[in-house]
This record gives sequence, structure tokens and C-alpha cells, in this order.
Amino acid sequence: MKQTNARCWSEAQKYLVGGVNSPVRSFRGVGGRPFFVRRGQGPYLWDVEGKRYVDYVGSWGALILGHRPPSVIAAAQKALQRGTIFGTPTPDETELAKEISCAIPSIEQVRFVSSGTEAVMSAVRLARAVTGRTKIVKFDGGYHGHSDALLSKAGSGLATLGLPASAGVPKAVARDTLTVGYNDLSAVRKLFAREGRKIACLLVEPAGANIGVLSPEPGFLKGLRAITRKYGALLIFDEVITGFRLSYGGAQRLYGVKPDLTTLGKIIGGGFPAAAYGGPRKFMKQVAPLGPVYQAGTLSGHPVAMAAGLATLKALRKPGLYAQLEKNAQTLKKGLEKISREAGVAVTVCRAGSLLTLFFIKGSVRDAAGARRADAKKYARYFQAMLTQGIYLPPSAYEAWFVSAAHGKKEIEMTLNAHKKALQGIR
Ligand code: KE4
Repeated sequence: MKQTNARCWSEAQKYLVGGVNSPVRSFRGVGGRPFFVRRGQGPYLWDVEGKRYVDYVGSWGALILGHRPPSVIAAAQKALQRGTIFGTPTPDETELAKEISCAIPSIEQVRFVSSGTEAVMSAVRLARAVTGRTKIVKFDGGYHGHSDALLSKAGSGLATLGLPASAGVPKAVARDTLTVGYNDLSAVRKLFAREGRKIACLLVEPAGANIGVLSPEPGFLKGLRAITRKYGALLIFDEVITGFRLSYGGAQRLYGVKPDLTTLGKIIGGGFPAAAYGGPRKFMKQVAPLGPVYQAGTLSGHPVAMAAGLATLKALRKPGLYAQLEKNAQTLKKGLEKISREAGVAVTVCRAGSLLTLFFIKGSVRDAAGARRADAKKYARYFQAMLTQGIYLPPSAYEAWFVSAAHGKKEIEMTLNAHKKALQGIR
């Protein structure tokens, strides 16, 4: 029987929870049902019915080069000719770790894991071991994977005990996670003045991308660096999205702030499961087998992922690549704003490098509270109107659009034309 999106969806829901392997893919945030992909190439996806989409999800940021970049595919195929995985060290693990350390000066040593969740969970455990403290601080709207300690939300008021943000997370675990407002340095100062000596680490997405895109205001990241240093807490940059996205040295090189630990993911696996945490040897030597912080993983340092990650980073070293990404993303942002203005629709486009989010709101968005004031229902209608025209945006008002190196003038024009039509239909 001919495969259709509807048939795939009905079958998927029989055997997969909610029909998906990650909640955001279910389109519950925007209504309707997901399409099923048959293949991707460059900036495009095709579904099982043969419909083509310009893809602004790029597997949630991993595919900064677009789908099937030739050098990455070739590297993965070459690795596969040697085998799949061995459970013993391979030279490419060292090569990729070296490449990461050269690109990101705050990282002297790396440990590869298989997901961003694992990377952040392990970095937090390491910070707690290094400092001997238990409390951690994150920002409202920050997402750092689904480990228990990070599925915690702000209690009422400043620095009150964290509350579980998910069923199954014990109150005792959530209460050690304190939440403050992004870009609110005075709130961070007050929190540390009260709790600083009990805080193991402050975890931040240097540019937010999980409540829509939030840019760090001038002085914010430098302020976090000073406050954490003053109280002896570790500053952890969660660069699972921004790493090798905002620059070859990640957000920390772009913004000129050196964290104590960094987590990476997505891009470094070149489309395969790989993530990492890293930092100075003085911290990393606490991790097993050298030190008392236990962390392990059967698939860590997967040889095919290492080969694909190396090929990806090599391709990202191409002169002018980041400048072109920046230019295209800025052209897209300006175009979206101009067309919205001409249509009399209140829209704010927040951009950090090749990450952007369109909020249906008047005025700027500088934190999660601002993002939540945007019209998510209108975004859902807009998403569907763009999808109908073959533009695949993130199926949530609180995710980032990912412009890849494969998106060119043609795809941006297609997107802006679709945007103009979509606005007419969603008043
Ligand atoms: P994973 O465990 O999903 O590989 O990574 C968790 C993670 C950690 N840190 C940051 C800053 C992240 O953005 C993520 C995961 N990103 C989401 C997209 N916003 C993954 C998409 C999904 O949940 O399916």
C-alpha cells in the first residue's frame, strides 16, 4: 500500500508513545500531525508523499551544513567500512577532542557522551563534586535536557525552592535547582548574596534557544562570570546548540567569556549521536577513571559519529562560512520584519547568529516572561500556513529557526514570499 503521511502517523501511534521519539516532534504545540520524512538534501526535506519543504529545523540544530553534506556522508561511509563500534578507544575520538580543544580555548579535555542530556547531567555532577556543594542555578526558559535536576521550575518568587517540572522528579531533587530570569543580573546577584556559598554551578545557554531565541544583553555573561567567580561556583555554558553554531569557537568566543565547563552536542556529531562536556584538566581529572566522579557510556565516542563530527568541523573552517550564515540570517530577519510591518502585523524577530525566532508580539523579547507573552496560538496558525507553502518551521513557538549553510538566496526568497501570504491568512 502507498505510504502516506496519514497512514504513517496512524501506524506510528500504535507502537511509539505519542507516535514520536521526542515530544516536540508531535506537532502538539502547533496542532495537526507531523509529516513523515523520506529524505533530506541540502536545505530541503521531502515527505513520504513527495512534498518538498525548506527545512528550518535541521534536526534541532545539528545540521548546520544542511542535509547530506558530501564530505560528512563520505566520512561516515568510510568509517562504516571499518566497522560500527568497538567499545575500545579509536584514533578519531582523540582527533575530534583535539579539534574541539583547539577551537574552544576553555576546553583542555573532553569526555564524549551520546546526548546533550548526558553531557549536562555529567557536567553538573562534576561541578557538585569539584565544589562539594549541591545547589544549582538555571534560567527560566533554559532547557538543558531531561535529567531530573534540570526538570525543575521556579518556585514562587526569587530563589525559592525549585519545583518539579515533570512527573517523576522527586521534590527533594528539584528543590536544589534554583531558577532566575535570563538577562536579570541583579536577580542573580541577589540570589548569590543569599545562597552563593551553597551553589555548585550556574548553568546558562549563552544565547537562549529553548524559549525562542534570547540574546545576552551587554554585560550579562561577563556579569555571570564575575558573580560565579566571587562565590566559588562553576560557570557552565550549555553550548549544545550554540557550540560551533554562533562561531567556530561557539558563543564563548563570540561573546568573549570563558566558562569553567562547557557542554556541546548536535553539530559535533555531524548528524550522528554525539555530545560532550569539557573544561580545564584541573576539573576534568576528577572524572573516572582518573577521579571520583563516575560517568560512563556504551556508545560514547561512537566511531561513525566521530568521523562525521570531524568532517563537519573541517567543513565549518571554510573561510567566510560564518559570515555568510550571519548575512543570510540577517537578510531573513530584516525581510520578515519588513513584510510584517507592511502588513501591519506586530512581530519581533530575535536573532543570535544563524538562530532566530519570530514572536507575534509588539516590542522586544529579552527573557522567558517576554517570550510567553507572545501569541503562541497565532504562531500555530502561522506555522500551518507556512507548512502548506512548503516551509517547515519549528513546530513550537518556543524553539529556534536554524539557518544552515545550505540555505541560500533562493530559499530565503521562498520563505519571505510564503511569509507574506501566511500573514494575509492568519489575521
Ligand atoms: P539532547 O539530550 O536532546 O541531545 O540535548 C538536550 C539539550 C541540552 N541543552 C540544550 C541547550 C538543548 O537545546 C538541548 C536539546 N535541544 C532540543 C531542541 N530545543 C532538542 C529537541 C528535542 O527535544 O527533541
